[in-house]
Amino acid sequence: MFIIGERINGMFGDVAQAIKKKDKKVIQDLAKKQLESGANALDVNVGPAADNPLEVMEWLVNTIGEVSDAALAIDTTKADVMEAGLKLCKGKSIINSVQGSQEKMDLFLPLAGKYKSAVICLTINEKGIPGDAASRTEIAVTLLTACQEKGIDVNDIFIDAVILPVSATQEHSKAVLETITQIKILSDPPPKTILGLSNVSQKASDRSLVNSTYMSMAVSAGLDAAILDPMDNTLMNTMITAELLLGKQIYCENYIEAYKKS
Ligand code: THG
Repeated sequence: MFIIGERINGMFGDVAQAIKKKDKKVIQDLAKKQLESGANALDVNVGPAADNPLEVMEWLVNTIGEVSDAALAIDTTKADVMEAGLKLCKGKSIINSVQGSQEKMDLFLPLAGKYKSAVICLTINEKGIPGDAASRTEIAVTLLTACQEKGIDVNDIFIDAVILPVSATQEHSKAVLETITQIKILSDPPPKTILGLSNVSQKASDRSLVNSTYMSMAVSAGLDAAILDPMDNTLMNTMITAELLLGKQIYCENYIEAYKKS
């Protein structure tokens, strides 16, 4: 599983405070802790409150760059904020995200070539997020085709079927799993699949349990990558064990320890 740490997001109170006070240590500690816990990349999102998102994105990317050259997923819907972040990445950059409308694809996909970035594509278009798997897959095809026309390597294309809180839209959680299965047979080799896992448990009482259970089901459907909290041990151990049971990790007595060292 390719893991993108979700914690550097202004949606979280500690990060919102750190942005306000320009407190680098909080951000740098979150970067280091997530990477130590197994993250392969870090999501960077200024949050909903920032009134100067471009400057905040630049500050966050530079602040992380002082302690790490890990891959960064620049998480914004604004093209100027996206480019400001991509420009400053020390390591690999990931565009998070592009949506399947012509307007958004025209705005964001040229940046992938310019900055040699990987791309996360959401199965959303001008009409919103479809409730069923077939319509989500149709948007995935539009995005995959547009990415390939731009010459983006299939290994750098992540399709996100967009999981929503089960508390609000219970029917979506099954449709998302079906979409993941369908995306894995769209091309050979297929694009990667990804989810922003924690969305599923918003407003749920035992978030770790909901996240872990859904992770196990998504691994079975063919999930390749996830944006999640790598400091949640239950979640990480569930993911490793689900991969073991599906033959995606080699069995040994201490497979969790072995995974963490690999
Ligand atoms: N797909 C892609 N990118 C994404 C998402 C996605 N980026 C953002 C988000 N979804 C994934 N990241 C988060 C981060 C935080 C939460 C959920 C998803 C979250 N935050 C707490 C809440 O809302 O309850 C904040 C409160 C707190 O704990 O302080 O749940 O789907 N490509």
